[in-house]
Amino acid sequence: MTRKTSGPAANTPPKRSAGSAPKASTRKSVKPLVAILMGSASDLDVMSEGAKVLEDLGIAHEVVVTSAHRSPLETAEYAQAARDRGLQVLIVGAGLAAHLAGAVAAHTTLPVLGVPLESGPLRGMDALLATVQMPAGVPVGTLAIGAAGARNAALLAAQILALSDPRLARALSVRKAEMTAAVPGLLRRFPEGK
Ligand code: AIR
Repeated sequence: MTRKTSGPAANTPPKRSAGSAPKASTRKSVKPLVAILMGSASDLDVMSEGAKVLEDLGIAHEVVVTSAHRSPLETAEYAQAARDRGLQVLIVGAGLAAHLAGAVAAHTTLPVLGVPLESGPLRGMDALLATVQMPAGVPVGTLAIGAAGARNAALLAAQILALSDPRLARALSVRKAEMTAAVPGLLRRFPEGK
């Protein structure tokens, strides 16, 4: 498992590997509120879309590669420790037989947002079904396949944090207003001139 922290006061984050103690750093460390987990380093490009949203909003976060199948014990330990470490929302992306979000949700009561990733011949449908079809009692809030899902998971995480953070709520309102203003709003009336 590899882990990388980013946030307002930690732009050049130290890397951590499974089981290692945090490295001493001269930088003031930030406590991540959100984690972005993914099943493989090959998921990083797409999941980075979510990280960019968190960075824009100034939300301290960490990025972790761990696999439900290849590193199951590390995955369970990470999920079990997440709440005590101060994390508040876990975003989890995986492709193929995407069990990572469910495996994480099995070990925590933090909100888990699942992002199915396109990887392999079924183009994300396999990951979508594996992520969304959780049995009752173990919720995973599942977003769209791919980059849109990664971005929306980050926005949803921000909206959850904004329930108790008025600054963040305002930033989200501004962002939404900007999005609306960017819609071209072309209107043609026919016949012309009416
Ligand atoms: N994966 C990794 N462990 C379990 C699963 N389901 C997923 C990764 C990635 C895909 O398998 O999330 O989307 C392919 O991983 P790799 O490492 O072979 O490129």
